Formats: sequence, structure tokens, C-alpha cells
Amino acid sequence: MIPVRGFCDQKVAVLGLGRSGITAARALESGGATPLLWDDSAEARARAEDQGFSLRDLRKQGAFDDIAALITSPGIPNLYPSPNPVIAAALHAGVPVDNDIGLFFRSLATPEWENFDTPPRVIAVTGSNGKSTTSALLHHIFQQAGKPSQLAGNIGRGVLDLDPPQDGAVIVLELSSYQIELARSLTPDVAVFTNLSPDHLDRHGGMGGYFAAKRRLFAEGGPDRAVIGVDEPEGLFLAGQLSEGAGDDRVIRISVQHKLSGPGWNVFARKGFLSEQRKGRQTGSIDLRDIAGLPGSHNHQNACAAYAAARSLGLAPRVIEASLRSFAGLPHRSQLIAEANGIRYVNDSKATNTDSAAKALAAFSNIRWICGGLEKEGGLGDLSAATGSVKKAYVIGRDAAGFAMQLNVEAEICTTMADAVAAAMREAEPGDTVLLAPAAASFDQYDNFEQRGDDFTNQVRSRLTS
Ligand code: UMA
Repeated sequence: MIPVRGFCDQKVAVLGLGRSGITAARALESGGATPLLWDDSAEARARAEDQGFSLRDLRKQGAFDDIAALITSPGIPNLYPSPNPVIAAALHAGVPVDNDIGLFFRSLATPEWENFDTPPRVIAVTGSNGKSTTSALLHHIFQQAGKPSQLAGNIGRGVLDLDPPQDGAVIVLELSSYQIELARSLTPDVAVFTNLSPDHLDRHGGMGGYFAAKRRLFAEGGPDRAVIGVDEPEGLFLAGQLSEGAGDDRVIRISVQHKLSGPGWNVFARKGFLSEQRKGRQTGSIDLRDIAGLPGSHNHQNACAAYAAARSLGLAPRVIEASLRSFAGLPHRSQLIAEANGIRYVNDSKATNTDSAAKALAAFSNIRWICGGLEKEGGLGDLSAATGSVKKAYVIGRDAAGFAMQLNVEAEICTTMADAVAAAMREAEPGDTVLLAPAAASFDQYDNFEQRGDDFTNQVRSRLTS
């Protein structure tokens, strides 16, 4: 755990008692503060009390009178569609609102850091898609290179749960827009922006607010080095804003759509080949086509981002290449779960929006596509251009019929995963890929995308073995 300093003998309110809230409360306590906890769910409050924490009803008049700060969780709305009443009360009382990410950065560097031969480095990764894979890949690269590396953030581990870093260590953080938006301190050594496409628009008041939230990672304090995907206008704009000129190599531009050139530092992938160019010279290249853990152009973008960030911390191209080859990929992201009778089964349950589903569809051919679920704002409009390799769709979800009506390919309304897998397996031929890439959230039928991916995997495996 990383103890939170700066609040010794003060009371700090903690709202939201999930992974980030509970670790924040523990870290505050170990730094000498008194955390007072609240959650809108009675069950979560009872769990916290069982663990020995003190509660305070933060909705009550005067609840913030003696409070130094409010630490809130990323899933709790702070502005749009409307602020949680506890956050509104803290703002009315003039109490600073922060989160575990802000506490992490302000607590990280301690006087002991002066004694490190090589001070620990923090790499923070954000973007709409690919940030989990890029973060996990970076963690894998540094581990393979023999560096002590730790991984936390949106990927599932609260940042304050990390062990205090050692000499020469690397900390890789996956950060969501929710986490970046509120953090009062953001000082990574290297910051990565993979790409941007519409997501979480209700929480950010639209696309402008969503981009503004992510952009804070590069503006508050500013990283020494920024790795920016420039395939969307927002990334191109951000890279331009951060650099002093075309040759400024504090910004590494990455692309999977364009051959980048110029006097700066560029990493791009074209037709499956990664290329690094610096000051107009080729300084590294990797054939990505046969790397099993990173299929498709979207994964080549992740490879470019991780490669660039690892290079910026001094790793050699050949060391990075070897790690890319041994990367197994993440569960629920283009994950090959079985191969039988010439048919591949791929679980991309993490494709919860149209953009990530389109990327998964572009990575395979002859696709039997299992899709559907809780549609996101904006509908399925931009998916129609991505379905060229789809032989047939098998639609799941409570509103499978409504979802199927919007598709431009032959679609069978299956509703349940069991029926969709059965139908796709019955009709699949050698050379086909049965792909779960829902293009929708899972909450109409599952608790989360992991449960949906596990259901798909179990359905496929049990049918293959029966
Ligand atoms: N709660 C309230 N009031 C509300 C809403 C929630 O009290 O109005 C309470 C809930 O009752 C619950 C707690 O808040 O007890 C949950 O807080 P949370 O939703 O912030 O969840 P954590 O367990 O703290 O997990 C968070 C991230 N969750 C979200 O951003 C929604 C996790 O990312 C992250 O792994 C974890 O911190 C550790 O850093 C998950 C996620 O879904 C994977 N992220 C989104 C995404 O990837 O799309 C952004």
C-alpha cells in the first residue's frame, strides 16, 4: 500500500466503497488521517463497517464542517448528468474534491526518493480503446526486461493498493476519463493517449467534455514525454498543442493509418509492420503479423503505443520485440479461446461500443458475429462500414430484435448467449471465426462484460467437449 500523506490528524471523507474507495480509506488511515466513509448502498456501508471503518452520513446538514477533503470513486457522477448529492454538498461547503489518483500522485514521491539510484517512473495510459491492452503490454515488456513493474488503475486494482516502488521500478497506470477528470494531481513521467471515440458521453456532457477530461492528463503538470495516437482529429490536435515544433521529440506520434514522417519521433504500423523513425531515420522495425496475442490493426496500435512508451524509457527495440511475441493478450479482448475443425472462437466481450466492435471485425475474416446487448448513446450507425467480413450476425440481448433491425447483414435473433453460440457453431464452416464482439454494454443480461465473455467461453467449450 502507498500511505497517503498530507492529511495527518485530519478528517477525510470517502464516498464510494468499491475497489478505489476502500483502498483509499486504508491508505489515508496509514498516513495518519481519519477517514469517514459513505456509500449510497447500505450493503457497501455494512461491508465497510465490518472491516472496522467509521461511517458518516455525508448527506446530512453540516457533515463537511470538519472535513479536509472528499475522496470520491470514479463511477460516481460529479457533474453530468447531475452531481451526486454528497459531491454537491462538498462543493457547496468549499471542501476540495479529489480521488485516489490525485492522492497517489501527491503521495508518491517521498524524501526517500532522493536515495534511489534510478527513481521509479510512472507511465499513465488513457484513450477510449486499447488502454487496458497497452497498459498490460507495457507491464509485460518491463517485466520481461527484468525491471520491477507494477500495474494498477482502471484495469482493476486501486492505485493506492500498489506496493511502494523500488529503485528502478516502473508503475503502469491505466486511467479512465472518470479518474483523470477529478484528480487534483497528475504528474506521470510518460503519458499515453491511444485514440478517441464516443464513450461515457452522459458523464462528460458530450464529446468535448470527454476529450477535455482525457486531456487533463497532459495539461496538469505535464509529462516529460507524451505518446499520442494521431489518427483522430483530437489526438492530432493534442500532439500539436504539446510540441514546440515538428522536431520536438517530447511528443511521440503514433498511427496505424498513416506513414508518419518528419524530423520528430514517430512510431507507426502499416500492413502489419511497425516502424520507428526519429529525426528522419529508421531506428526500429518489427513484423507484427504473426504475433498471436496482438491480432488486428487495433492491436497494432496498442503495440505502437507500448513500443513508443517503452522506448522513451530507454528499452532497446529487440527487447521490446521479444516481449511483444510472448504477450498472451488479455481475457475478453480478441482472445482466442478455442480452435476446432478449422473454426476459431474469439472472445472480444470488451467490445462494448461500436468503435471497438468495428476494430475487432476488421481483425478477422469469414465472421460469424455474436453481437447485441444494451445499446450505447448514438446507435449503431458507424458499424455498417465495418461488417464486410461478416457472414451472419447472431444477436443477443433483451432487445435483440431492435438491435438486429439496425444491422446491414443477415441477422438471426437469438436473445440468449446459449442460442447464439449453438446457432453460430451449427452453421460455421472451416475457415470461419465465431466472434463475440457485442458493440453494446452487457448490463441488460449480465453484471459486467467479464461475465458475458465467460458465458461465451463456457458455452463454446462445453459444446466442443460434449
Ligand atoms: N456508488 C455510490 N453512489 C453512486 C454510484 C456508486 O455510492 O452514485 C458506490 C457503489 O454503491 C459502489 C461504489 O460506489 O459501492 C463503486 O464505485 P466505482 O463504481 O467507482 O467502482 P470501484 O470498485 O471503485 O472501481 C473503480 C472503477 N470503476 C468505474 O470506473 C466505474 C474500475 O474500473 C477500476 O478498475 C477500479 O476503480 C480501480 O481503479 C472499471 C470500469 O468499469 C473496470 N471502468 C470504466 C470503463 O472501463 O469503461 C470507466
